[in-house]
Amino acid sequence: MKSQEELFGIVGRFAVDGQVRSVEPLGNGLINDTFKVIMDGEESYVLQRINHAIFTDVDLLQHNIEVVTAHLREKLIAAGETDIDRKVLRFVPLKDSPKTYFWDGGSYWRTSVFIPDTFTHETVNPEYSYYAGKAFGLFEARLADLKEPLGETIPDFHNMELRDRQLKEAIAADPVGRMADPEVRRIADFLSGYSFEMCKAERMYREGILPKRICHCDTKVNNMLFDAAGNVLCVIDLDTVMPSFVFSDFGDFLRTGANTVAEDDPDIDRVEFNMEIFKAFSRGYIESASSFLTPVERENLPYAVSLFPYMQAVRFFADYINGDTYYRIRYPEHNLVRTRNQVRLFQKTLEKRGEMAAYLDSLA
Ligand code: GN1
Ligand code: MG
Repeated sequence: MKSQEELFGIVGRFAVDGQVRSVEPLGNGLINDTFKVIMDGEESYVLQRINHAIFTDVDLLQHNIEVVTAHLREKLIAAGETDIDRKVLRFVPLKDSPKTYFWDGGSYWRTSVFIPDTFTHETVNPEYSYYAGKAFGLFEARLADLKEPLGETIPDFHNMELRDRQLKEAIAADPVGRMADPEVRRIADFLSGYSFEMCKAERMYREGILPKRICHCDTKVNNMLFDAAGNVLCVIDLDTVMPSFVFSDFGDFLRTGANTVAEDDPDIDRVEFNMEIFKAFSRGYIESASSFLTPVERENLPYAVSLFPYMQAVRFFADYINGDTYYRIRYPEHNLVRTRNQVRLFQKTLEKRGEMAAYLDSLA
């Protein structure tokens, strides 16, 4: 861990206003380390250490983010919006270069302007869920005409066939002996039974009937800034913005938003899929995304809702079998607990498929 003085020094490499007063941990992401930087001047900042074991091409990563935020900013201006600095992130360049990241010899760092008087939530009610649906649909709609191609910051990030292969490799290698546990073997069998069905998106893509679009790809509830009235101001955590299926944003939001408990709640009997959250989010999303969604995309939204708990179960489970090398854990069985939770959620979504399809059909 870095000392306060070292963190102050890193902030000082960026073209920030004023002198640093304090640097404190912020948020609870599982990948990067995030800090809030308080200055003696008006603006505060968010400092992040980028996990470059996961985002191996930081230059491409920051390039994507700069292109995306610039495009969103243009769209907001063109739409006559006010308060634009509260609606799109602004990354700060270095003092001596236009680059928006700094390599300190061991880690990559970046700084964005902190947006004050905003809130993040770990759970949503139907009203907030509706706003979230609108916001992510709008995010995709605004990026639909982006001319500059974006690279994949994590290649094949939401490719279910790849995630499936990675799990099979982990099971075959069993590097820390976790396959000896009968429960672990049962989960492996259960997941493998659904793998063909869940890899449907990749097949539709190869058949040429499913497009890729610029998506956010990490639409967890806590990746949005709300104002005090519950309106979504700004979508954050742009590391995974890349070409993907719209299923990513629709499915991953509901994976966290419609689960009645947190993704790592050990009491899986409390895991339910909340249809009110689903309905509100869908209504908002369809309102802003219906202009570009194809019939195939729309028809498969219930599949997307099941795909994401399934994919997340596969990812948490593969990490557990691999000895916890990817996700930050707080105790040794954390990834197994997360897996059980996501498996249960996946089952709950399967039960609700018909109801979801009927509701989506009822939307104009
Ligand atoms: C990671 O860092 P965070 O918490 O925003 C992960 C997501 C997972 C999520 C599970 C780059 O996101 O894909 O859905 O954890 N991000 C990456 O909580 O792998
Ligand atoms: Mg996050």
